Amino acid sequence: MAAVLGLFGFQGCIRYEYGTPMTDFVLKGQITNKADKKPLKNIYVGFEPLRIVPEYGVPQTDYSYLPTTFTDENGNYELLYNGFSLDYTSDVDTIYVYDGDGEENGGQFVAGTIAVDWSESRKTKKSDNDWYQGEYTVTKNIELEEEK
Ligand SMILES: [Ca+2]
Repeated sequence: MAAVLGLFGFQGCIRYEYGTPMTDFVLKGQITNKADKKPLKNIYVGFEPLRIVPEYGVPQTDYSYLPTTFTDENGNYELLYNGFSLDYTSDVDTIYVYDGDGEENGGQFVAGTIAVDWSESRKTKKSDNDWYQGEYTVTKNIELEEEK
């Protein structure tokens, strides 16, 4: 029984490494203050939680293997993931949002997660009819509340 399971695992790896159709998944949008609708700069957005405690105000993301980013001065962010799928079991992924700079840039905002439903995505680039399956984009604008 153990040998059979091992064989399945081995085949899975080979298939992934040599020629799994690849797809670009783009998530983008703007993050604003819920109270005054102003854009929020330097907000962490990622397909995984921020793993390391901020050091000297600069969050470290060295151990990330999924895309993470920070909003720019206009509150905009964009995450690009190239892969077979973000999640093999569903079309919904969790996005982590975190204010890593404390009171700077408009205040300390409540961290949270949002769900991204890829079944609602738009196709934004065509497939090449070979291994590239095209690009799918979800636009997600997020409002954050200031911590009381
Ligand atoms: Ca802040």
